[in-house]
Amino acid sequence: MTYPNLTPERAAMNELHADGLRAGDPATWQLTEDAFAVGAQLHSETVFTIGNGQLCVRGSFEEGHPGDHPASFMHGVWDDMPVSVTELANLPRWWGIDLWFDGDRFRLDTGRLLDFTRSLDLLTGVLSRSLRWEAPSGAVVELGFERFVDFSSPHRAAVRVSIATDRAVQVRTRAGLDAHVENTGLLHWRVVDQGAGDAAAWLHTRTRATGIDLACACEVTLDGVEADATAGGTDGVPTIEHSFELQPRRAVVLTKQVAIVSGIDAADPVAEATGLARESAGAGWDALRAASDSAWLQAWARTDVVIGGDPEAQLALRFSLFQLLIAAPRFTENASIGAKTLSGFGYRHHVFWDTETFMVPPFSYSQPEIARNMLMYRWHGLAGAREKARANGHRGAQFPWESAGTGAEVTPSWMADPGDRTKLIRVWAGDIEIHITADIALAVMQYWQVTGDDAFICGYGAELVLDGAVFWASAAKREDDGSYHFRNVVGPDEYHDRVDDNAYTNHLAAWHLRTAGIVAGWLAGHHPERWAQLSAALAIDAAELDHWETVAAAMYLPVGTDGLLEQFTGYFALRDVDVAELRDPARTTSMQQRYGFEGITETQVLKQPDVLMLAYLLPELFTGEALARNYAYYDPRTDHEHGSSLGPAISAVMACRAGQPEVGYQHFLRAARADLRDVRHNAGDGIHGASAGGLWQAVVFGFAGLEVIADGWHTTPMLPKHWTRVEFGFEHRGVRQRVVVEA
Ligand code: IFM
Repeated sequence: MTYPNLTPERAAMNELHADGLRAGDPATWQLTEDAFAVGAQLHSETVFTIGNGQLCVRGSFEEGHPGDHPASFMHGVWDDMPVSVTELANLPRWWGIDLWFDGDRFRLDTGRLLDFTRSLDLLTGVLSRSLRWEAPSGAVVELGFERFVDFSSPHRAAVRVSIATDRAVQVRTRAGLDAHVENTGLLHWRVVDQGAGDAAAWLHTRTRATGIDLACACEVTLDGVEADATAGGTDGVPTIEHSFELQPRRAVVLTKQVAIVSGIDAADPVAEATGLARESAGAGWDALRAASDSAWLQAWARTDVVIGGDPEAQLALRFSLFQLLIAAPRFTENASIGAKTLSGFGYRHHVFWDTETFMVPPFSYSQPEIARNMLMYRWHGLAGAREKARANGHRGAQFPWESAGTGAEVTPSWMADPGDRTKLIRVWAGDIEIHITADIALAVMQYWQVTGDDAFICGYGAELVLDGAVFWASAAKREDDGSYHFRNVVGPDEYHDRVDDNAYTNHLAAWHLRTAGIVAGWLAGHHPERWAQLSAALAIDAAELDHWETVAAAMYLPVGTDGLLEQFTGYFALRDVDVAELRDPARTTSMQQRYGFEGITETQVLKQPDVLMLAYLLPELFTGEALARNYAYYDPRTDHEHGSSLGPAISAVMACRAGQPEVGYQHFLRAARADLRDVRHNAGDGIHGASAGGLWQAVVFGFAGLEVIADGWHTTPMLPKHWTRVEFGFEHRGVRQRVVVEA
């Protein structure tokens, strides 16, 4: 396992900075809701997700609620289902606590809710809920729930509830583990074994198709009252129950210390989980909190970005970083962050280009060891990428559009039409959205540029870049015009699929081939043995290197008048957008929903930046004038409000580069609100991880204008008018840098 590797000096510096973190407006560290709205419960479950980079749990109530989507996921615990569904298995419900008061079961759909607050402390990852509830019997109960996932180690979590009432009440509590959980209708677990005693319960389950063992264990303590515990439960549900009479205004606290260990991490997960839970119970809540809080402070000291003069922006950015920190693989290099993180069922936890293009960069700059883990996930997936290339008749490594446990392509070929779920729509991305191979190479090169981690490049990164180049060179076809073309592809703008010569794809392919030539030269010069071994393994000889240059030089690169790039062949001939319709503030659906999947392809409306995405990632391709020209053309044609959640943050950066920070701020707000305000009405499926990573990029690369150059870094700030300050740290070649931009 790879653990975060803090040197003593770095830890000392972080401790110092941690004190400063508490300063400022405490509200910008708290996500709070003061009422429970049934209609918003799935959204709330998502945004109140907590975790530790290995294990996440949605903010679902301990006691459950009708219509909820309770879920907890752990990196690596993939399972397959017939018709090629691969997803992380929802873990047995380990955070549940059921309560009865004079026989009335506590749940918010019964009785009367008198008071409710749910709050997530982003600084420590503790989720709290306090409420007053009038039971059907008339007794008024005060409950205070708290839970956290230990940020200092991969397998522990804890939940507790304090209970007080206004009158003498007979209380029954039940805390246990429950294997009868589902992934929106799919069942992934077989029960292997279970056990329960007076204070502890454990459950051993196994995924149905992949055969991954998982052990959950809990230790339960009750403080403030004498009560006998009873072990019990049913098949797959070991429990510990307490019954007692609670006197008025005498609080009792039920604490559940949990450990979850998979067979990937331990030879005997049951022994490991039961041992860890026992150890946690021995150490106690406060000790576990102290360890977890300290790990959080260290992470925040390296990650936090301070925005002065805009509490909404500050909270949104911290929330986004929190969501990335809890999902990013801190304890393993065999996992990465899925498009919807570990906070919901959306996209079945599959890893897209979202990860390398949007989520890896914040880590490359702030916590490079985590970025490295995410890039290593791709290296471990090389066999799947090579198989995909081979199946398509190519050489090299063609990375899958969607990736899960093995690195094989897992994009579904069909999906239900959201407008009419009796119909199926063909999904082309897995077949022809090929740009992801270059996106991964870009992330590797960016990581290398900022970290200077030659060892990673030599051992792993070069292989990712080089074998990707082998793929591009073998897939590019020279046509009668003497140029190499990529026909029938999908670029970032997925409103237009099956297009020819997408500018983004072709330019990135050419960039990838040239970059691979440079990497090959570096490897041959600095690590000749590794070059000899890798070039032999990947069949890269002098002719192959020449071929890369030839393909890059003769790549068909569409250039329009005045530097205006045509997004793909034929784009300019499409019907232009109806600006009034596109910018209509009353519109609540995407332009694709309005025009239909085929209809939208006949217009110039973009789902997300495509040419501008290219300009964002490879700015050296654009002169200032060309950038202004492309920005002026493509930005107004983009469905910023209801298109892809990936778009707004990048549009914010591009607006800054076009000298329009106030427009950039409007785009920034769209990204900031994507999940907090559920603008696309699908946050219940999980956090939009790319938007979260993009938000950091909007602030750091856009408003602060940070640029790492060959011999250092500089900033070209462009703050929105009302921002007073942006301050953040990043690591440049192992040395911590502090950037302060003041208005
Ligand atoms: O990868 C994205 C794509 O760019 C737009 N559709 C959603 C995918 C997953 O977030």
